[in-house]
Amino acid sequence: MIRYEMADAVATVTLDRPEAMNSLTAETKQELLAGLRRAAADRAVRAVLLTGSGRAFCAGQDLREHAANLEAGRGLADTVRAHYNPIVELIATMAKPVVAAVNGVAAGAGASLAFACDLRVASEKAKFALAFAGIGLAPDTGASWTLQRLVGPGRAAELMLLGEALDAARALELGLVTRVVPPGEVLKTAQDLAVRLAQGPTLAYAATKRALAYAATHSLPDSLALEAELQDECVATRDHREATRAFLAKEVPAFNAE
Ligand code: T3D
Repeated sequence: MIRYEMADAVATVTLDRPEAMNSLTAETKQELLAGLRRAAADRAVRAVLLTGSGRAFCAGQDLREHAANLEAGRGLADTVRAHYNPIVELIATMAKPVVAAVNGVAAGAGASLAFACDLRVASEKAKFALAFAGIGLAPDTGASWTLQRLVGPGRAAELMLLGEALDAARALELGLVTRVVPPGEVLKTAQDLAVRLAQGPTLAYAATKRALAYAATHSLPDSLALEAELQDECVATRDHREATRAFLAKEVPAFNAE
């Protein structure tokens, strides 16, 4: 269901059910969570790339499995708490950057997964569909938290209530994606970006993710206090000392996540 590959300090996690548009069964979600946990825990991994195989990024919950659960009286079968929530929390909080290569349609929880990543590179053919309301559900997999931070509360409400698909050009206009590239270039562009991040100041990136997430829900004085704490941590790193030395020596710094 999931492919896990490692090269150049980047772990690439690929949703691999192209015949079902990489929609998410319980088993797929368990494997995805395990892959992400592996990437988060491995110190040799300094950036993560999330993508899909075939023509879709991810069509969200596998609705065939969901229909079977409804039929059997199992409802959601606890998948929101057991799978979606820990997946999104891990993407958002892992101490390294996560890049989504959105190779095709991202619908429902598939769109939410892309929104939870730190950066999104989209194919010109990609589409984002907040498909939840279309099947009588509310947003999950963190979309209520991430989408309004990316596009503002007004746009988020519009996208979620109307459920109309956004093409890649509109997603770029709204600031929902970082870059839009031709379909044949999406993986390479996202890989290059992930490799660039993997060669960067991993500890400072981790602190940046913490600062952004914290400041989104805290006051200015509290956010300033955390910035001071995180800067104390960053200034004590070898990476910071080396980068400062390299700047003054007009050299390119080498960051080693230490
Ligand atoms: O347990 C819970 O449900 C709670 C959690 C919910 C989180 C969610 O993600 S809710 C939202 C679930 N996803 C959707 O509602 C999206 C459903 N899919 C679509 O709207 C469209 O398929 C797409 C916009 C993704 C793509 O459209 P298009 O025209 O490119 O392709 P298509 O012809 O609709 O689909 C191609 C095949 O993929 C088709 O199968 P077939 O007829 O060739 O055998 C279709 O049934 C299948 N497929 C697409 N999405 C799903 C799916 N199969 C299972 N689950 C899907 N989500």
